[in-house]
Amino acid sequence: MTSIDAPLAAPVIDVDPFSDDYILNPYPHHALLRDGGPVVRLKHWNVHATGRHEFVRAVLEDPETYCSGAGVGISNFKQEPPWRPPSMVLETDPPEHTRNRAVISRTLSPAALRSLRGRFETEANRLVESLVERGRIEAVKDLAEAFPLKVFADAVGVPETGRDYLIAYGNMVFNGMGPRNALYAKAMANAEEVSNWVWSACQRANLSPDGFGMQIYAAADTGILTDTECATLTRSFLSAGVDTTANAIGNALYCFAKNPEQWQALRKDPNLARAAFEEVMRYESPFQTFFRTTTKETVLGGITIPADEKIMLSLGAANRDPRQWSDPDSFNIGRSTLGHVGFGGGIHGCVGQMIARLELEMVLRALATRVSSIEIDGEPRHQPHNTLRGFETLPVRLLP
Ligand code: OVM
Repeated sequence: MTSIDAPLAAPVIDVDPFSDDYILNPYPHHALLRDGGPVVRLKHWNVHATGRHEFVRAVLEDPETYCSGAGVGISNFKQEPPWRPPSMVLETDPPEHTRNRAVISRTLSPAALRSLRGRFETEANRLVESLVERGRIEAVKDLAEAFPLKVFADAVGVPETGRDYLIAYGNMVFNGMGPRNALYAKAMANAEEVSNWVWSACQRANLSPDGFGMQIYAAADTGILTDTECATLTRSFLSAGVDTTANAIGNALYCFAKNPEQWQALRKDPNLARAAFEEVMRYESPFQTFFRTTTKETVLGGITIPADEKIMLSLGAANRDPRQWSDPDSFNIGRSTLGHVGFGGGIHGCVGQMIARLELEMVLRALATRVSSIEIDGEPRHQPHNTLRGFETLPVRLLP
């Protein structure tokens, strides 16, 4: 090709999404990622990447070219065996993906969510009331983790004893999407014990009769799936549904502590809780990055990407791309967040997003009707993590 429009190879840039500096404050790095080009190549890891909203969306919406079956972490399952049997939804492509996702999404119908609303509300009110009484709390343990470990784990129907393993497992799943660095090794330190608990919680015999888990097994009873496949699908709830919402709750508290005028706006109208959560998802996306793999040579944004290449999608960068958002670095619950990619998008778009919304709505409403001010009271620390953005510790004071 000789035209001046001939596709180019991706520019190579010196941004390392798995460095300590990036992980603790990704935003300046996101700018370099976006400004490097529509698609870039990351020098440290030799993978392609995009942080531009337009191209993140384009990749999410073209699963034939950008597949998930080779894993959605940096590791290519065709070259390196995965650390666990792959997810039957996250790490598959159509037609298997379509069939398996339908089994999950049937359990998450609007009627099913309506029936959970009361329980989530009661638990959010109970928990927040007890925390307001205490005043000073460690928001990660006391609220962000405690809430999904109670309401979401109950909804799936897993045993009460040992639920802390779900936090450890989430750490494995999401750090496991990164390279085999120190964070990966630390998350996997107790892998066997943690995986064993989770796998056992996913078995028919250990699930409560009315939860999402047992509803998955209904597919086994009709012959669509085997019991082992049902356990693997149930595992997806436990992989994707705890750490993500826990980090979202922590990030939400931090956003409001740092932007008190936004907190006052929410207090004035608690019906803004849902809109506020979408802005948290845009502004501090818990699930920051994942990957796709090209199934063939392709051109994206005028850049040629060879076949069988990993491409990193920075959801966090796309959600603050100034080409898409005005004043992207301001937290404003009144803005339109339409088109944010905090839940991904396309055929793999978060299947549990309506549960996440329900959880966050209830937590934010319970707080907004009881807490006049959220104040940071100590040194919050972000958790070093290959994939998730959130806090390791978040000491706050809740003023009645
Ligand atoms: C799964 C899974 C794991 C992590 C994340 C996710 C965001 C799904 O095991 O299916 O979706």
